[in-house]
Amino acid sequence: MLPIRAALSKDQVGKKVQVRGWIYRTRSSGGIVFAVLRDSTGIIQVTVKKGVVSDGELESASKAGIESSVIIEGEVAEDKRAPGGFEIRASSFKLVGIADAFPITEYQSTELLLDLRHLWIRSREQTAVARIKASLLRGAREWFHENGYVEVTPPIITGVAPEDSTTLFQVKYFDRIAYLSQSAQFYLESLIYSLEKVWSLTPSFRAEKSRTPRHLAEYWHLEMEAAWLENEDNMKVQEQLITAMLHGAATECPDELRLMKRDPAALMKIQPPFDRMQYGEAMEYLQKKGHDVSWGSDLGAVEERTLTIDREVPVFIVNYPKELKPFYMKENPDDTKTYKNSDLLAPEGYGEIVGGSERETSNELLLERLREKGESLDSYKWYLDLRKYGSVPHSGFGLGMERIVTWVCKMDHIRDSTPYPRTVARVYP
Ligand code: NSS
Repeated sequence: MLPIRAALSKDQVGKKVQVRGWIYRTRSSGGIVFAVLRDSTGIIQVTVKKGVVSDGELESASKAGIESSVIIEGEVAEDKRAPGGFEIRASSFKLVGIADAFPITEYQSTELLLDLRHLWIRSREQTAVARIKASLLRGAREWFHENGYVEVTPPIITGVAPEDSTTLFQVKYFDRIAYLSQSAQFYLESLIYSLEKVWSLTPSFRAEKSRTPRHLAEYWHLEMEAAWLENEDNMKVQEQLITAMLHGAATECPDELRLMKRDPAALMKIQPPFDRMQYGEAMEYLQKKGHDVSWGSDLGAVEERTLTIDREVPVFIVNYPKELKPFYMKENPDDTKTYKNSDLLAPEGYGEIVGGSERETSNELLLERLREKGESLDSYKWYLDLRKYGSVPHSGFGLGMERIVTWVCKMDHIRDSTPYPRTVARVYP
């Protein structure tokens, strides 16, 4: 008996096979049960006939509802009416785990699907998204490896707030307070003095109180930092990395992408260089499009949507005003009101997927900015030390994995890009 997967191929016709999986749908009619079986590769139709299998097995087949787990043995036959054009004519039907009436039927509210997330992740869409995400991650890991970056493992429990200190999650850390990491950046910065080019994939945490379709309280953060790298080259790294990730997913997951209504060929067309737009130009463009913005306005979801809705390729917005960005960025010598930084916006209205910058190398400037912010200098002493012992020009960025998945999978809401979304309203299941 040949153990096979549901997505079997034509050359198995006539062979005796065994397949294991879960009932995807089922119907009975006069002594025959037509079951469609699902496994991690796809679906296959199975017919179970009275007289061919034992009466007990026929009864098992007729009572095995959706999501029951089964092992079926039989012969593969061509059948034009079956999904995929083949079916297995069962000679044996073994019920492994009978399922209660499955609580998810065709039309369900978003809230119910979130409550039943542990079951909903079995859906075809969720399965496709998980594979696409894995493929994007694999593309990233391979690109970093091929380009001489070392993967490192920064801490998640930390005393620093690289981004917005209002979105920190506190943890009781023995008899002190610590925070869940918002970004591994400062730790990556410390590692470039030995390894020069480093990257990490870690969960990042943001206590975002507003409910938006692009914010999670916990997300997977892909970050990179490199010595001797200026901001323009930092953007080149982003373009190349993202292109490699997209092409990897297009090659590895074309069917999953099509299921999500994303044309893999269109992803293959995305190539560096991506357009660069000055923050100032972005403001002018937005004003022309009727937005009430001026120099110093932040770019939110609405503005980023206008900037990207007619684009098919990501675009960099560069040189933001200092007041909009964190203290660690390098001043832009060509326009000292701004930093040498970039946000990369995904096309089709999706908006920011990466934030990156060259880092300030002057200890004095960093101290001054931290003082202005009223930060406790004690927590940052170690970070400032990095500028005292062989400081070098360096840059890096952070890419939100769920943001890129939401765009690639053409989804409306970031929660569907992760199996167990954590938002202000939800920590179950
Ligand atoms: O705040 S960032 O813009 N930048 C940093 O954290 C830098 N310290 C990274 C670095 O240079 N090493 O966040 C980076 C990206 C951002 O572009 C989004 O794609 C994603 O992280 N991000 C999020 N994704 C999901 N949910 C939330 N709340 C979120 N916040 C940021």
